[in-house]
Amino acid sequence: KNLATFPKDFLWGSASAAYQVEGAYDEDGKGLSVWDDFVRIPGKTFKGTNGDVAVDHYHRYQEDVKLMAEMGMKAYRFSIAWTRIFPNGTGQVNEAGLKFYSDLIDDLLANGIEPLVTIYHWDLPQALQDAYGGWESRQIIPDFVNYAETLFKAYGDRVKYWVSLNEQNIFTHMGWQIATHPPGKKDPKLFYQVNHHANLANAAVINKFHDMNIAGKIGPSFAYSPQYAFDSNPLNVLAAENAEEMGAHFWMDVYAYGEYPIVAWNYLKARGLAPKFAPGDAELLKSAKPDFMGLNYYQSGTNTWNPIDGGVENKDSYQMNTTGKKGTAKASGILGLQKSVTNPFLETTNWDWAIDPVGLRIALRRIASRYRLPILITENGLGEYDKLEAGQVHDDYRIDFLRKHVLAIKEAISDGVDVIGYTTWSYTDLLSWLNGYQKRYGFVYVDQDETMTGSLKRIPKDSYYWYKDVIASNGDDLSL
Ligand code: GCO
Repeated sequence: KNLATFPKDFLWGSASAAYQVEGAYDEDGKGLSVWDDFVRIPGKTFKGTNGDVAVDHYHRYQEDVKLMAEMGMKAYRFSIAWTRIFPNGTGQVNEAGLKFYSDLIDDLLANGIEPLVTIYHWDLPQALQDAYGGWESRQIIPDFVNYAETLFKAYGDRVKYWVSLNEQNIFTHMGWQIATHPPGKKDPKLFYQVNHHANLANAAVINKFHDMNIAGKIGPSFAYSPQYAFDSNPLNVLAAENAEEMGAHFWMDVYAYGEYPIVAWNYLKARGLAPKFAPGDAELLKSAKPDFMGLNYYQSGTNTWNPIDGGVENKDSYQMNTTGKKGTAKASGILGLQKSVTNPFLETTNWDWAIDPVGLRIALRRIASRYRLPILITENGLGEYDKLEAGQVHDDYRIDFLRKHVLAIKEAISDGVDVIGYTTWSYTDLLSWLNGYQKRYGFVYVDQDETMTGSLKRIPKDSYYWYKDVIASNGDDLSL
C-alpha cells in the first residue's frame, strides 16, 4: 500500500522509569522519594507492593542492556531518580548516584543504543515534599532547574534526547485530584496551582537547556488520549471538545505556546480555580520552546454531554484494579459538562483501557497540526496478565496490539506527521505503581511478583523476537 517508510534514523526503542525498575531504594547514598514513603501507607498499592527491589535494574542493568543490544534496539528511554543525585532534593550532590547513570549511559552508547533521559518521572524527593510541599510551592522551580542543570552538565555531552516532565497531567491528577498518588490529596484549586508551578519549572528547565547550548533536544511527555464524541449529537460533540480543552489543550498549549487555552481559562476563572500568576510568569511560559512533543499513547476517550458541572461518576482507568474484572474502576469526575462513556466500537484491555490504534494516528495528526512540533512517542504498550509456560511467554495479544499501533504510526507519517521515534512501554516487566506485577508490559518477562521475592530472572517473550524483526526491517516487516 502507498505507505511512507520510517525515517532512516528512526528511534526504535523501549522505556522504563526509575522507581518501577531500579530497586536499591536506599543504596549508595540514595535519599527517599515520595514514592518510597507512599507505598508504605497500608492500602495504597496492590497487596502493599513497593519498589524497594522492583526488578533490580540497579544491579542488573548490564544484563538488561545486553538483551537490548541483542534485540537491535536503537534507543532506551529511562528516568533518573532525583534522590540518587540529590538525596535531599538540593544541596550536596551524591557522586555515586551520578556515576550509576553515567555508567548506564556509557554502556548503552557502547552498544549503539541512544539514551533518552527522563528528568522527572514522579519520584520527587520526600525532603522537598516535607520542606515546602514539593510542587505546591514555587520553590520547586529553582530546585528543579538546579537538579536538571546538574544532569545537563554531567551527561549533556552524551545524551541527545531529554524528557523534562513525564505525564504532568497524570501525576497531578492522581496526586491532587483523586488522591491515588502522593501526596494523596483531593484539592481542585491546589491542583491547578500545582500545575502552574510544574509548567513554570518545565519552561525554566527547557530554557536552561537551550541556554547551555547542548547539542540535543528537550520536550515534555504528555499522556494524550484523543477525545471523541459518542455520536453526532452536537451536545456530545461539545462534550468531547470540553474534554480535549480541559484534558489536553490545558497542558499542551502551555508547553507549545506558553498560554492557557481560552475556554479552559474562562471555565477555571468563573469557578475561582484559575492558578495565580506572579510577575514574570507569563513571560517565562512564553519564552520556552520545546524541541518536540513527547506522546504517551494508550487509549482514546469517548464522551457524552453532562449537564451537571463536575462531580459526576467518571470512568477512570488509572485506578487500581484488584479484581481483574473489567469495568470495575470508577472515580469521581474532574471535568464539568462532560461524561466519559464506553466506546461501543472498541475492545478494552483487562484494565478497561480502549484499544484504539486509529486513535494513535488521530492523536499524532492532532498534535502535529495544533502544535507544529516533531513528535517522539515516548510510551505505548499493552498491560496484561502474562503467563510463563514452560519457560516461555506467548504474548501474541501484545504483538497484535503493537503491530496495529506501528502501522498507525506509519500511516500518520504518510499523512505528513514528523514522528522521530517510538519507545514502547516497557522494556522489561516492571512494577506498576498501583497494580504490582499483575499488569505486565515488557518485551522481557521478569520473574517477580507481589511477594517481592522472585528470582528476577529475565526471559524474552515472543514479542521480543517480533520487535527485533520490526527494528531490523525499519518497520517494514510487521509479520509474526
Ligand atoms: C502502571 C502504569 C505506568 C505508566 C507509566 C507512565 O501500570 O503503573 O501504566 O506503568 O504507564 O509510568 O509514564
